[in-house]
Amino acid sequence: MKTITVRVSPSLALIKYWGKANTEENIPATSSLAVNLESFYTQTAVKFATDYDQVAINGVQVPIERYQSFFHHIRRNLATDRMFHAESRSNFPVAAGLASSSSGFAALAYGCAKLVNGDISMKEVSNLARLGSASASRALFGGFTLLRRGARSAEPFLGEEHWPELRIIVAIVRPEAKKISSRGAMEMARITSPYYSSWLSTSEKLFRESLDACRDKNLEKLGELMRTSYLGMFSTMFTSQPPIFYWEPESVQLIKICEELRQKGVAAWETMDAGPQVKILCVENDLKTIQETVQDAFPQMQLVISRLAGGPTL
Ligand code: 2P0
Repeated sequence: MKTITVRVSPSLALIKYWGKANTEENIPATSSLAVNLESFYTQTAVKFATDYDQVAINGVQVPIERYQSFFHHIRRNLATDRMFHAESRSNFPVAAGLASSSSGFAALAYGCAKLVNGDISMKEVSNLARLGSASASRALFGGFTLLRRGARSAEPFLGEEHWPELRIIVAIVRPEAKKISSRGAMEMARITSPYYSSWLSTSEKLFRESLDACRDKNLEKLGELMRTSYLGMFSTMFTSQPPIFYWEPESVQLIKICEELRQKGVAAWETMDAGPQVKILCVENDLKTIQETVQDAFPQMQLVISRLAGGPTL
């Protein structure tokens, strides 16, 4: 039986998507700018199933509820009544704030789409991936990618070769799966945080300015915008009812380490997602200093160094 195998790297947002303009159709309420991380990937093999949809992640069959609406949309958009069988493996912790749903749904959507229609455009695949997870729509393009507020598909912005010396250090603070999903947390923030409307009204300016910072390869400017974006996103969580805390003590210490490094002239700019892990953007020349400083503070902590990834591979 025909099987399509896809490998996709996860999409790390520098300027965050956080909140939905339309919950039913999973349309983002803020524009995001992201990079794909080369050192991480999800590989998914998709084939037609004989009886019902099945998804296995790292060898474990998962409850199909989270996928039902996704498969429903996939069948409608691809004009098929076939069921799908998918087996997915990631080389990094899943559901831990390392964007596994971005690479997971991107690989799944691409695999299903290619199985049904070999000629489908990446724009349409990105639209399908968004139905699973909005960040997944970005993961289908390499380098720097954009998902604009209100959009159904992401778009490529700058190729991975644009800023060849850029690196991302991923500090794995806790590899365990999180207790509250990103989806749940952003909905909670949208519904209950009094700061959510300020988050929406301030994030577009950050997004616009970040495009110039990337074009100009201005790490200081981009870093400041990233910092405002992730702290703005977390402020909606801290002010949710009940509040949501993904941070661990080491996360805060890592934020302070980055700040101290910057005061010494080392450009280490951190960001965080819906989890305790800290991702540090820097250039290749500063990698060693940053790595040594973090490892001095946390000798046991796993650090993964990544370049920007290209697009998915079949
Ligand atoms: C992002 N995150 O832009 C933001 C920043 C986490 C923090 O997109 O509800 O799994 O499936 O569209 O994409 C993670 O949330 O959420 C996410 P859904 P998703 O990368």
